[in-house]
Amino acid sequence: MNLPPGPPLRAIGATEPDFERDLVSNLYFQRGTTMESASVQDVYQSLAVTVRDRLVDRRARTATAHYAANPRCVYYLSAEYMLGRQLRQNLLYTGTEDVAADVLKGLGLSLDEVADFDVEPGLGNGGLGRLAACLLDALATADIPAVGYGIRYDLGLFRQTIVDGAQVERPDDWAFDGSPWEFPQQDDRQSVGFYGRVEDEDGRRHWIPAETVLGEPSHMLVPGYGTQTVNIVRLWRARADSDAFDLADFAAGRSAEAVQEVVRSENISKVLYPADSTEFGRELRLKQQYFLVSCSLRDIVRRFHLRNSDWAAFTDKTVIQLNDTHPALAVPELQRLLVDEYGLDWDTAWSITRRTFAYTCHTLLPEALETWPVELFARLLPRHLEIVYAINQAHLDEVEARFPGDGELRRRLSLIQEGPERRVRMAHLAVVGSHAVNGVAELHSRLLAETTLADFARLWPERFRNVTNGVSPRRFLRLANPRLAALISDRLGGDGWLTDLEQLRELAPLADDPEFQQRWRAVKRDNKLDLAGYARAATGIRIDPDALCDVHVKRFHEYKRQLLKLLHVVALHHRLRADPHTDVPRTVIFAGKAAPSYHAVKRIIQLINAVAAVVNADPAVAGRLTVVFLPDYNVTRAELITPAADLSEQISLAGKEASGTGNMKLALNGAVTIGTLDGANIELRDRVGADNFVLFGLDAPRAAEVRRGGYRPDQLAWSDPDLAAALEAIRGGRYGAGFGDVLDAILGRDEYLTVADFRSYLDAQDAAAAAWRDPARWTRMSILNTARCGFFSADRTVADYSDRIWRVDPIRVPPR
Ligand code: 26Q
Repeated sequence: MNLPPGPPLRAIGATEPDFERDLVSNLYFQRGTTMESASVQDVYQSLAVTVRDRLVDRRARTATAHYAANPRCVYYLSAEYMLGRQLRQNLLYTGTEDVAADVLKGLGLSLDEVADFDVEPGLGNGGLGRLAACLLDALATADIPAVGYGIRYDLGLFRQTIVDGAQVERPDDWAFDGSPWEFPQQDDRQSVGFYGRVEDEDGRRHWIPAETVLGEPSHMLVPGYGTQTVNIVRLWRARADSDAFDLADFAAGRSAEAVQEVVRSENISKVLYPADSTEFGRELRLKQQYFLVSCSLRDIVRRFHLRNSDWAAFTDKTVIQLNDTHPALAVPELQRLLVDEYGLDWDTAWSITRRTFAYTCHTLLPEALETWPVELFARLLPRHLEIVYAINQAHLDEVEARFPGDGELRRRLSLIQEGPERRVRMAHLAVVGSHAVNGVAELHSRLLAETTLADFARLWPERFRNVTNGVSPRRFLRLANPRLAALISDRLGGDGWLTDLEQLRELAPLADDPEFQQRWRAVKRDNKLDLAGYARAATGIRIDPDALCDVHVKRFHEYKRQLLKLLHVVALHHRLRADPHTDVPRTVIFAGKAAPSYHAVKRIIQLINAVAAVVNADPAVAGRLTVVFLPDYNVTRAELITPAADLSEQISLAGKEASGTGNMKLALNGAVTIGTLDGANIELRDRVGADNFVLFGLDAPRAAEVRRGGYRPDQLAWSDPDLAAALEAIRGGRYGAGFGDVLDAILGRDEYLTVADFRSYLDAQDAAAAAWRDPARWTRMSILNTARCGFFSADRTVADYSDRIWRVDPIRVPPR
């Protein structure tokens, strides 16, 4: 907001001579080289800077416009962002794609080979991190003033390699070759305290931390599509104070001790925790969370004070969205800043705090709700624990006043979980400290209010709402699938659909048009050829572009039931050997990472690779069934797989997947979903129509019922001939010895009802195959999926957040 107006140093036209001149100039001044001797890496870096400069100019004008308007602003706090590669996006958003391609061609290079040097910052685990990126994209596209706050991890989510069929993790040093999209902001550093003690100072509590660390922000630019707005994401990096280096130790030859404090400080932003649930109790993780919260809140307050002086205006100018509970420490931190540092009285401060925050919950699994040991909390953040206790006292007093004498209710609603080890419940803290709480799909929001957060929903029903997730049509259709985007723009007579995705409905009347169908299939086939080329290079496996491309791609989790899909593959293998026409030619693609400590699903990855090896080498099923595990699933890989998919596997046990967003990306690209009534699948099916969605399995109430009654998965399993054959083949060593443990999980407790849903799933797969056998029918289903899923645009999601929670207005940024 404090960038000066005025002309930039260089012209910023996008004509070919301008672009080429800037590229040559950047090669010379930034890389110290010339066209003749530049490497492709040099060209990539210079091209990135050339595009970036065009965004910088828009950013300057955005900051000026926001400063002048002093608007209400959305601050999105998230421990994760999966932004994906930036080059192609920024070329598209600045309208310089064609110019850049032409200029590079003149140099004998293709844009594809240069763009391949772009590295994705993998600063997230999965859905929650990618959602944050899609929302920032849509916020900028809607001209809404917004800042995303996060952590600049040196190492992103591990790179996954497969060694002897097993997942092996390698560090993701994403900025190793330099990251041209980042702008370090040394002048906006914040100081963050940890540990220490709390003292009374003339009647006020005062925290004296024992350790301080600097937070240094780095910007990445977040342009809107079809607009001048460029918002920012501010990622904090931990830095030691410059006198943290111990020269005395160093002089005495103790070089490791000399850097000890530097290392300890900078470790805070060293690495993203590679778990997407239940990794609680790690001190460094809690430090990361407080580091993010403390830096961001000070920055938000600093920005507020640029134009405002009265705290009474704070809630008019500020809404802070908590992306799950990872930043929930912001609740006691804001209260602490207001009371201890700015001297507001408790009640005034609490009213501001509560009106400032809104909380998005992304899970239903009780075991995935974050809690921290009180002992650790007290040591790391002694003043915050006092504040949590004070908040809890007032909260439980309110509960007592409204439901007198209900001690059991007070126990359930408390911010503190009692027991042998007392723990702070972060979801309770987030609910109590927010004016709005939302789930991420209709079913999820309903179940949240009926089960996981039912007591709170009874206490404050008005706080609970739903905002169904969405995805960026720019990234997941236009950039990921340029062929389909071109076909759509051709038929719709323009690309207005890119910011108004409901326009895709105009494709529906073409669903049975033979000529359009044929072009639609040709696009899919070309996309499959691209995927086949990549798969061949990465795994050596050949993919037939005419086979049904069946994809199960997402994080590995038992509830997502990769094992159910694998049992289907094994059953198919068995059946195909008896009758080669029992199924259509099919390629099954698995991709996804497992948390390094999640042994059970790492075993499933091993079994997938073992099955793939046998199936792909079996001449009896050659040309009928191919199984591929594509390593290192990330945003870039999703952009390659999604456009090629025919069948989208969304087979989580009903009631477990909060929303899912891969389901939306795949449907948007014309994949037909085979899925359960879980998460956003339900809304997807309602929209695309039951005829264009392959449904199977128990619904959430029935699943709960089965779990309650005397469920005996072992008996059920052996009574189904296909399942029994599959289990016998695995247990008998058909795919390698020693995979019995994988089966024990479903024959014992079968927590995720894999056995209970197997028959229904197999029948649904046969129904899908029958539809595939009729290309006109399948293509119609595919077209209607794309045509009818405009609702799942992140632009609609942002509009819903704006209406239901944020109450923000756009600020137009004038063109130059
Ligand atoms: C928390 C504390 C300690 C260590 C790790 C974590 C942690 C990290 C990441 C917990 C959860 C996550 C990520 C969760 C996630 O990605 N959830 C998904 O969010 C999507 C967007 O709303 C939904 O579509 C998915 O259904 C949901 O699983």
